[in-house]
Amino acid sequence: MFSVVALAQTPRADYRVVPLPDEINGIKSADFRLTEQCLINYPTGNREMERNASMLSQYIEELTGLHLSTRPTLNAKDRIGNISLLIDPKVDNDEGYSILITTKGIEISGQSPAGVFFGMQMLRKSLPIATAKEILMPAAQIKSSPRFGYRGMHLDCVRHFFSVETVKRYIDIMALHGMNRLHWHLTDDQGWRVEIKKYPRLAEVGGWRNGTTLGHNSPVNDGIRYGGYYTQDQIRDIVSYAADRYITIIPEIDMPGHMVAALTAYPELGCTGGPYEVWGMWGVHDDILCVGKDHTLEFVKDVLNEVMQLFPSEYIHIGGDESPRVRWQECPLCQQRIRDEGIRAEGKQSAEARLQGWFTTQIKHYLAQHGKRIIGWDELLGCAVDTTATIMSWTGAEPGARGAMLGHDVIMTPNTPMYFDHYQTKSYWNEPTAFGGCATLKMVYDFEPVASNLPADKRRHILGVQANLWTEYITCEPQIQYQVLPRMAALAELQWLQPEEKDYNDFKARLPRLVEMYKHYNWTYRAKSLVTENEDKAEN
Ligand code: TNX
Repeated sequence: MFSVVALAQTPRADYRVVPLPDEINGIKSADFRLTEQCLINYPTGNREMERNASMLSQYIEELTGLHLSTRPTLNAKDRIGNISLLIDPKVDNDEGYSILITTKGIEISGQSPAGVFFGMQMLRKSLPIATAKEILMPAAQIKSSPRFGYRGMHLDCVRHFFSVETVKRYIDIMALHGMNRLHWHLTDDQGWRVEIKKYPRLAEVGGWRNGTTLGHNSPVNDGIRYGGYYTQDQIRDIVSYAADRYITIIPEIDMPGHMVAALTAYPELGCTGGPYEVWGMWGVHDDILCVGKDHTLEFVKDVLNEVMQLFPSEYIHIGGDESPRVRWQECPLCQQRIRDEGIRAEGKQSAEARLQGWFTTQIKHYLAQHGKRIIGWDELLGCAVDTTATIMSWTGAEPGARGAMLGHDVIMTPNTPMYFDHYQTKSYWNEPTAFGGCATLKMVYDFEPVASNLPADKRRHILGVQANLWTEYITCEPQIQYQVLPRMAALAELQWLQPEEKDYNDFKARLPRLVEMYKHYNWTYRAKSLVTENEDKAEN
């Protein structure tokens, strides 16, 4: 393909991308000239690096129109004039990368193929978006390693259901931002979205609601049957798509609360026996699993057996949030369980709260027998679950710090500012309807996940930081993208940069080039966030 208009200047790469690499050191050498004559080398016989090479080739073609072929080789001489993907145990951090660009070639090295992949993302973002026969790559040595090993985004596919293609595009967006964990919310009161072979009614019945409230829990229901679920084949396809991009999917099966969809399918799992109806409102429902029945524990274990088969992740998220105990207080079987297990109220924790702790501990042990660990919402800190449970701090940042002090591993997702279903400005009149609250781009950027008074030996418990996208008010893919872009760019800098490397003004100066990439891929984003300041102050 030839461009008709001759470009006045040869387009040049710019390595000051988002997230900013730790080091960009200029080297005395002429630029490397990237053309279609260059090959992308990968180590012979390394399938992951072969896949990396073809993805890099695809990225370069998408952005510049240049088509580069890939080639297996172990010969150092073959590096001359080409791009080479290399495994190098000397690179810091198992996800870190080192890129050397001289007039003789480009080398992208990582301790692991994952590190190489993150280096490729950096190089991809440095490219000019321009159809050209040649791109100039200034000589430099670039190095980076992520601050946190857990760099997450969450997606709620329950409150609204999204296609396989939409989820894959969400994964693409995460990959561009150097993220590595997708927390996938798959079950809730408003729907059950994963096929479970042993309990087919979960998806067939629990996957559908008869209508959805309009607005913020108004009395008006649209009366439109709504739902859907992912088949196990679709789940496997998405899991492997993510794994190819070094993203681990952590499924969330929320229990014992947020279970009305499952109760609708199998009413015997509840304390009252129902009937129940998949919920068409938002919020917290009083009907939860009856943990007095042994059958409920069998059911949960059966479901988790299939979930473990589908998701290779070491972690399974078992929810644990917003579990009212009113049914348990009245339920003879739950009260019997409390007596049988010798559960007693302690301090601020009621016997019913500790019953949730007992139930969660049963599930935690069961998963541990299968080599899995649990993550749960910060309510677990209030019901006596031991420190082998990883805590997701959502009601604020304080529970996370408290959990770390107690010895729990912690993932920080405080609702302000890490709930991307919240508004991006206080002047929300012309924004798509959102949950409420406000988290501006700057508020996201300024968040520090590690409390300053956390002692040095507890800091390692903060595994990382994640933003959550609940979808009560998000009905379609453009709205998903609008809520997360460009806030994901700010989050990416939190996840990769050391606090002293962060600089909001510098970030804002680098952001427009990333946004050019959003445009190129036809992703929807909030353009106003690039220009407006002080959005945390309401204005008219
Ligand atoms: C609270 S975060 C919830 C979700 C809602 C969300 C809306 C959490 C553990 N529970 O069920 O969707 O707020 O922002």
